Parts: sequence; structure tokens; C-alpha cells
Amino acid sequence: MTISSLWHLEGNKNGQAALQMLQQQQLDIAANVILWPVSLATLPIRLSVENDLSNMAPESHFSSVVEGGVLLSALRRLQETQQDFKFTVKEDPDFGLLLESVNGVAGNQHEQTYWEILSESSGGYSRLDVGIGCYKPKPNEHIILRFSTWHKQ
Ligand code: B12
Repeated sequence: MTISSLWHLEGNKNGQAALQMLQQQQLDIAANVILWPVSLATLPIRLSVENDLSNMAPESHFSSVVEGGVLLSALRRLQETQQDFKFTVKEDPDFGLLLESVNGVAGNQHEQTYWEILSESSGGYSRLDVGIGCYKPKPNEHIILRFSTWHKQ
């Protein structure tokens, strides 16, 4: 719609009605843009579960997070869709959510065991520097939940 055709519409009664309709349509479009929920991209991730301490066969799963979503959401999504994947968390007053157990195996203060969370890339492993409630996985990241021991220093 050019300025000259708008001017032409303003000049007569039918034109004014058409102009009002046009303005209403533009308002509707603007309202939809503002109110419509934006669907965020879904990022696939791979999740492995390893427990060498009790000779369990390693498991490999696929899950996803929305863009900017945290690892906890990928674990929840997996738990909802896979019968053989279960986890529990414990809330820490300082650092948020601790991954307490995976598939019924829980970290134990007395035995000094815990679920360590790693990221694997080209065969190299790095420990996540925050917990599952804060960590934002990257697309196609390979996360490993490994049952491990810790030692008092
Ligand atoms: C010792 C220690 C551990 C030990 C705790 C052993 C024990 N039961 O005593 C172990 C090895 C289990 C551990 C694990 C992890 N830890 Co740690 N840990 C520490 C450390 C060095 C000291 C904590 C402590 O003893 N405080 C003194 C006691 C008296 O206070 P407390 O409140 O009772 O301490 C408890 C909490 O700190 C809790 N805890 C320990 N680590 C973590 C991590 C998370 C995410 C949560 C929710 C709770 C938690 O366990 C302690 C004992 O119950 C701190 C560093 C620090 N500055 O605090 C890091 C620290 C808390 N850990 C950290 C991290 C990242 C982890 C892991 C996620 C690492 C990983 N990638 O696997 C895992 C947790 C994984 C999971 N299952 O969710 C980060 C947390 C950062 C953040 N903002 O989230 C810290 C701050 C180290 C850092 N990067 O600077 N940890």
C-alpha cells in the first residue's frame, strides 16, 4: 500500500472504511506477534549413564533441551519417555539441585560415592562446573553421569 493510494482511500467514504479495516488488521497482526507464544528451538543431547563401581552395563540415551534450557529438563524429559531411566535430586541451600540417584543407585556420604557429571568431546572429558539445575547443554553435547568416589582432602 503506497502513500498515494492511502491518500486516495482517505478521500471517500468507502475508502475511509477500507482504511479503518486495514488499520484494524495491522493492530490484530501486531497483537498476535506480541501474544503468540514463541516456540524455542529444541537442541538434541546425548546422555550416558556409567557405573563401574557396581559393574553395570553403560547406558546411552538421547534427550533434548529447549534453547537456553538446563540439563535438569533433559533428565526430566528422558524420565517421562524412558521406563528404564529414573533419577532423584536433593536441594542444597547454596548450590541448588544435587543429582542424588540414578536408576535407584544413590550417592552415599558414608561410602563417599556420588554421581559425577561430565561432558565428553572428541574422547576428552571435562567435569561440569555447576549442577544440573544451572548447566545449559550445547547442541549435540554428550553428557555423562558417572557413579564415582570422592576422597577427603
Ligand atoms: C567437597 C565438594 C564436593 C563433594 C561433596 C562431598 C561431601 N559429601 O562432602 C562432591 C565430590 C560430592 C562434589 C560433587 C560435585 N560438585 Co562440589 N564441591 C565441593 C567443595 C570443594 C566443598 C563443599 C564442602 O564440603 N563444603 C563444606 C560443608 C560443611 O558445607 P555443606 O554445605 O554441607 O557442603 C555440601 C554442599 O557443598 C554439597 N555439594 C558439593 N558440591 C555440590 C554441587 C552442587 C551442584 C550441589 C547442589 C551441592 C554440592 O555437598 C557438600 C556436602 O554435603 C565445593 C567448593 C565450595 N567452595 O564450597 C564444591 C562445589 C560446591 N561443587 C561444585 C560442583 C560443580 C560439583 C559437581 C556438579 C561436579 C560435577 N561435575 O560432577 C558435583 C555434584 C554432582 C551432582 N551429583 O549433582 C561447585 C558448585 C558450583 C555451582 N554454582 O553450582 C563448587 C562450588 C566447586 C566449584 N566449581 O567452584 N562436590
